[in-house]
Amino acid sequence: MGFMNDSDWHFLEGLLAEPCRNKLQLLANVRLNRFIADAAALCRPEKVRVCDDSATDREFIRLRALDTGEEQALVTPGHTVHFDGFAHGGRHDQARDKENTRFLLNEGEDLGPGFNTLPRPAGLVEIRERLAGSMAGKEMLMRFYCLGPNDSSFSLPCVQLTDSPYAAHCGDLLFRPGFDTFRKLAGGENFFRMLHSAGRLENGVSADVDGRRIYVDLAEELGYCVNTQYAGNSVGLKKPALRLAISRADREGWLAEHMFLMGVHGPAGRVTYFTGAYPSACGKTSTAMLPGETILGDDLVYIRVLDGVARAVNVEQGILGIIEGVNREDDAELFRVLHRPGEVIFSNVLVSGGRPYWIGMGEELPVEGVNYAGPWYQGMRDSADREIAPSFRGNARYAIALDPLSNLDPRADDPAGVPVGGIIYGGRDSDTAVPVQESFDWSHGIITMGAALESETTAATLGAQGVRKCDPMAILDFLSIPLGRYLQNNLRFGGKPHRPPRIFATNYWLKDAEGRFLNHKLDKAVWLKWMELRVHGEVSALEGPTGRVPRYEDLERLFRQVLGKSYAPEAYREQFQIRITRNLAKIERILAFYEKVPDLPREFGEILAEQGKRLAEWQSRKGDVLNPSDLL
Ligand code: SPV
Ligand code: MN
Repeated sequence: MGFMNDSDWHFLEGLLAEPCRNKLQLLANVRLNRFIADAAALCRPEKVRVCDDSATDREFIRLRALDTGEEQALVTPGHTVHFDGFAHGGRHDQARDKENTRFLLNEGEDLGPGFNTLPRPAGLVEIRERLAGSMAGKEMLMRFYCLGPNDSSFSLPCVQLTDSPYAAHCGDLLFRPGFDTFRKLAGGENFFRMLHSAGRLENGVSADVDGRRIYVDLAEELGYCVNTQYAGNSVGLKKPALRLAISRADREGWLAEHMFLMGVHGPAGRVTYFTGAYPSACGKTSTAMLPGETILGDDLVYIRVLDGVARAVNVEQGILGIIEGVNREDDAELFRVLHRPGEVIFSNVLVSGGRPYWIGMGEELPVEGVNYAGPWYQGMRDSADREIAPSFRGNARYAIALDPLSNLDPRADDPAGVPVGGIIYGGRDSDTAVPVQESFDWSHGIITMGAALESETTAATLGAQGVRKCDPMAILDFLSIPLGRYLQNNLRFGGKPHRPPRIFATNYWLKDAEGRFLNHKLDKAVWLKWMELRVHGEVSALEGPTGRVPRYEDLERLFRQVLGKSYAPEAYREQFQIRITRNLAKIERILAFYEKVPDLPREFGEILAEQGKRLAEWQSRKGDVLNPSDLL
C-alpha cells in the first residue's frame, strides 16, 4: 500500500476493513500511520475503524455508543445519557483528575513549582503498560478533528484514537470535523495526537479508575489517557489538547486560552467581541449565553495578531456545560435546546421515565429514577453515609453542538477569527472586587485582573467552602509552560496589535453582610453593555485605585434599557464601593501565592506595589471603604 513495511503495520492491516484502508491511503500520512500502527499493536483492539467526516460515520459512532452501553437513549429523539463511574464513598470518575494528569518531561526540562510531572522514559513505560491490551475485544475508533475553524491560519489538526464511542461522540459534537483537514495536510506532520482507552468496562462504565492516568507528552505533542471516560479527561481535544496548544502558542508567539468568545451587541447594530476567563462554575457559559448577545464559544480560544489586530477563534464547535442550575427563566435558549429533539448527551443527571432531570432546573424532581449511583431514590445514602444527590453535584453536564442555538454568532466559523475588543477576567468573590471595572492599561489588567484572578471554592468542589484560590487566567489546571513565562507572554502580547484589547474584571458573586447576593444573575448583561461602550470610548468612567469603575448615570440608563429595571443609587453605592482593606489583603494573598514562582515579569511586583500604594493613600483619607462618589 505504499506505507511502511514493519510488523506493526501488518498487524494493523489485518484489523482494517477495506474502506478504512482506502481512507488511510487517501491521507497518505506516514506519521499518522505509524501512530495508529503503534497504538493498535499496543492496545490490541479486535478491529480498527477509520472514520471520515461523513454523516454515515457520525451515525455509526452514535449507534455504537448505544450498543456498548456507554450511552442510553432517552425518550426525546437524539437525547442520550452517559454515566461516569461512581464508587460509593470512594473514587469516582465524574471530574477531571488533576492528581493523575502529568506532563512527561525530557531530562533537563523543568516547568517550575506546582506542576505534576514525570520523567518521560518512566512515564512512557508506565502509560504504555496500562494501555497494553486495553482494547482487547473492542474496536479502536479513529477520529479526525480540526481545532479552530477549518482552512484557517488558526487550524490545528488533531487525531484521536479511542475505544470509547462515547468519547468519540462527544468529540463529534464538540469539535469541527477534520478528515478533510488531514487530507489537505498532504502527508504533513504538523498535528496533535491523542490515544485514549476507557479500559475495562462494567455496565458501560470505566471500572479501574484507580488506574486512571492522563499523560501529556509535550515533546511529541501526544496525549495519553486511560481508565476514564469523563470527557474533560478522555476527549483529548478538550483539555489535553489545550495543554499542547499552550506549549505550541508559547513557541509561536500567540495565545491559547481557557476563555469564552462572544459578541456583545452595542448601539446601531455594532457587535464587539469579548473573550472571558472564569474558573469552572463561575458563570462563564451563562455569560456567553446571555440573552441579546451572540455566542461563538464557551471554553477555549486561540488568539493571534493578524494584520495588526488581535483576533480570536473558538477552538470548538459545541458546549460541554455544567447542567446544574440551568433553568427556563435564566437560561431560556439553552433550556430550549436541551429539551428539543436533536443531539444532546446528558451526563450524570437523574433519569426518570426516560427524561433527564437535574438540580436547579426549576422543576420538581422525581423522587426515584436512575442516576450515576444506579437505581436511586430520594434520601439514598452512600456507603460513607452521605446523601446521594439526584444529579451529580456541581459537575453533571450536557454536550451539544453550537448550531441549534439561535444566538450563535454568524462569524463563529470565520477562518479569520473575530477582532477582540475586550478581555474579561472573573472569579467568585463574595466581598472584595466591584461587579465590573476596567484596567488602566494592558499590563495593569494582565497583572491585577488576570494573574491575580481568585475564586472561592463552592460546595461543588471537595474541601472547605469559601476558600479563595488564586487561579491565574483560570488556566492553572492546564498550564504546560512555567507560570512566569506564561505571564510574560501575555504581557508581551499586548504590544503586538496596533491597539490591544481592553481588559476588564467582573465579579458576579458579591454578597452583603447577611450573605445575600448583591446582584441578580442577569445583571451581568448590564456590565457587558457598559464594557462594550467603554471599548468604543462612549462612556466615561471613574478612576479608582483598582481600576476604572462605571458612573451611576450610565448604569442607571443601561439597567433601564437592557433589563427594564430601575437601579437605585443605594444599590450602586453598595455594589461599587471600593473595599480598600479587603483589596489590600488580596494583594498580600497574591504576593504570597507568587512568592515561589520563578521568573516573574519585572512589571509584576511593580504593578501590584503601585496598586497597594494607591489603596493605602485612599485608606489614610477614607478608612476601610471608598464610595464611588468620592471619585467624582
Ligand atoms: C472545565 O472544568 O473547565 C470544563 C469542563 O470546561 S472539562 O472538560 O472537564 O474541563
Ligand atoms: Mn473549561
